[in-house]
Amino acid sequence: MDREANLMERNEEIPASAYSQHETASAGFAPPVRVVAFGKVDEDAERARLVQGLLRRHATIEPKYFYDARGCALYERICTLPEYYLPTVERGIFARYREAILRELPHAPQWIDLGCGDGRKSPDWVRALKARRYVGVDIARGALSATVARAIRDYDETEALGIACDFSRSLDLRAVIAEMADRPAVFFYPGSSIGNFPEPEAVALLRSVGDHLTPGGRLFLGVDLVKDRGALEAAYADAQGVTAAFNRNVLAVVNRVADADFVPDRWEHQAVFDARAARIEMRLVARENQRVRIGDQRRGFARGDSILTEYSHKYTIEGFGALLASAGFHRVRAWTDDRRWYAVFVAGV
Ligand code: AVJ
Repeated sequence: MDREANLMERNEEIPASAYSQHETASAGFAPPVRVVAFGKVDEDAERARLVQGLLRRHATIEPKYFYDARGCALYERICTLPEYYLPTVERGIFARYREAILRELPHAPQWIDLGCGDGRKSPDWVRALKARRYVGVDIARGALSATVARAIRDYDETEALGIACDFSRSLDLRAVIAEMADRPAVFFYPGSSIGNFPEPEAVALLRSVGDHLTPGGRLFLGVDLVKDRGALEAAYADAQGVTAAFNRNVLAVVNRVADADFVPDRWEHQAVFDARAARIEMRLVARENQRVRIGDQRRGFARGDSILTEYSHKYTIEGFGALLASAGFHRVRAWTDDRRWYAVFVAGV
């Protein structure tokens, strides 16, 4: 496993069989589910990056640390909140333009569900396109085998595979896709998750998706659009405080990963729209002066100091189209809702 994972990291030509079965789970009478860990995660290096971010004058925590089991559950609750319009508006666009979108996607593709979470956005598309396989990709390994097991149950005739990897670092699924070289891939990246990345990283991720596409292959993603500040800030600071709990929960994750002693209650949730940078900036603001131990180091935070936990970039349709173009996508179609709050793109290289 390790040797193979290292090969993956170096991007060498490898046979399609060069990643190994890592874990199997059975869903009733369905065939076993393959869940593989992919692209060796250097845990020490990731931890060192996290600590470095925490010790910086303007402390930062990368958003990927939100998603432990509790964080995933809180995010699912966020997606049901009235203020958090993104999933509702996205679903509305999917429903309204379903046929037009389907016409832009290849028949019987390999369906790559990037950041699949619980995988619930995929079934309708997978069935309508008669996808030959479902590939769930997520950093949250825990949820992955359940998602993939469900996928096998939900989509008959479709092979299902789960890949645990941190694609914010690098994405290389070429060996997986080559297993079905005759079937083009659709990379499905809904929910405006692309918004978490600053522009250079977003372009790099989009470009690397493009590098995976064979003729007919497509990127299919959802993007939240710039709108009035009130609606945006409410979406990230809901009345019930679910987003605040989600934000604070990252400190519990950090305590485990970096052996730190943050007290979540000493931090206040903040979500501000920076119109110039066109992004929501989520922070945790110290409610009081405090000292925090991080491994064998210590740092002080004064009341009002903050930790940046997330950017959520908002785009215009034209702006995101330009981003896609700079990432090498040329055939681009977009759909939006009447208020132009959200857009869905299908793009090919
Ligand atoms: C999962 C990145 C799309 O930015 O809207 C939700 C995460 N943060 N509420 C977003 C999130 C706070 C979400 N994404």
